[in-house]
Amino acid sequence: RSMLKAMSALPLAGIASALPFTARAAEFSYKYGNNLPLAHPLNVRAHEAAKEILDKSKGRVDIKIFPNNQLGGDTDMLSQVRSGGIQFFTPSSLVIATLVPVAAINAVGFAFSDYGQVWKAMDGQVGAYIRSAVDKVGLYAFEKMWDNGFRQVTSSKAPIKTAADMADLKIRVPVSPLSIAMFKALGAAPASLQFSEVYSSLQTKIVDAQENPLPIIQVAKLYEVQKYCSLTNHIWDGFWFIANGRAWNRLPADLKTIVADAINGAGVRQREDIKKLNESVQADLQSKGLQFNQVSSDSFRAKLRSAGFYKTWKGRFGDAAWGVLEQAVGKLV
Ligand code: X2X
Repeated sequence: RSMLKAMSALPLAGIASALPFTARAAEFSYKYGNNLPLAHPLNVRAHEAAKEILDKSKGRVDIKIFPNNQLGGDTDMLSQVRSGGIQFFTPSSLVIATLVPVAAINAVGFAFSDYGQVWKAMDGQVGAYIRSAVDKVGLYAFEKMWDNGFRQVTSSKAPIKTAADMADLKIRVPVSPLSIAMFKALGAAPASLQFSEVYSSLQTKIVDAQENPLPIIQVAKLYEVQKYCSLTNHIWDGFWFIANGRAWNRLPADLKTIVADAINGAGVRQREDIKKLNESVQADLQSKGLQFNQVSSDSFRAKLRSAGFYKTWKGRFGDAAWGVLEQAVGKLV
């Protein structure tokens, strides 16, 4: 992405100069990039965390936030956080899985039935399994995962009522092998696009449909270019708050504690924000013209099963990881 764009962008947490103890440059000046609009709870709470970190470290750690793909799309930011060009990034499970395949395991179709199961698994053994795999590629994943949500299908064409309605549907999915495989197994024609391309690709009808949690559909204004929203709840997706491993390890222990406490605390509050938002977001989207329908998952699960989707992905993730998932959600195959 153009340097110019990044430089002209107003960093969300560029507040260092407003605070007395940062008259000089911070000892650790770090950049955090993400793919979401400013209004999303992820950015609101990350802003809060950055302020807390600046304050508690007495100006030693200054994290500037670059929201909304200002530093490039998901794939770009993932390579920047690996190289150290940026120090923090919040990829979704689907996106980080292009680098750490097992990180997509929480996004196996219809694995989780509710948030009780989700947080127990992600704060427990499933999360621990993924975090240790992330560690092996030189990245550090903070303990508390942030919420994206249960993903729902929107379309400009027609509502999705059963799996049969997925036939040949031109649907955008994230840059994620698991998403491509799942929608192919359902008979759709999925295309991988970074989130930065979603609105325009729907607007220009490069694709007819997409799938995302309702809060994303709201903040990215996807209701302007979509007509129907079918409540499929097909995947639960979250964001890992990750750091470049070298940048993380440069921090002395006291600063690591300050940073981790602020980020994990903000993550837990962000989960609560999404939970609250989930109570009102459908009504808001309805008032903006999006037409909703409920969906039973039965035909979807049956289709995935008969296409061999679960068997294939059990093989790809491996028995150990699959076992940890099934311990949390029950038998899937
Ligand atoms: O790209 C998406 O659809 C989003 C915003 O949900 C992710 O980051 C995976």
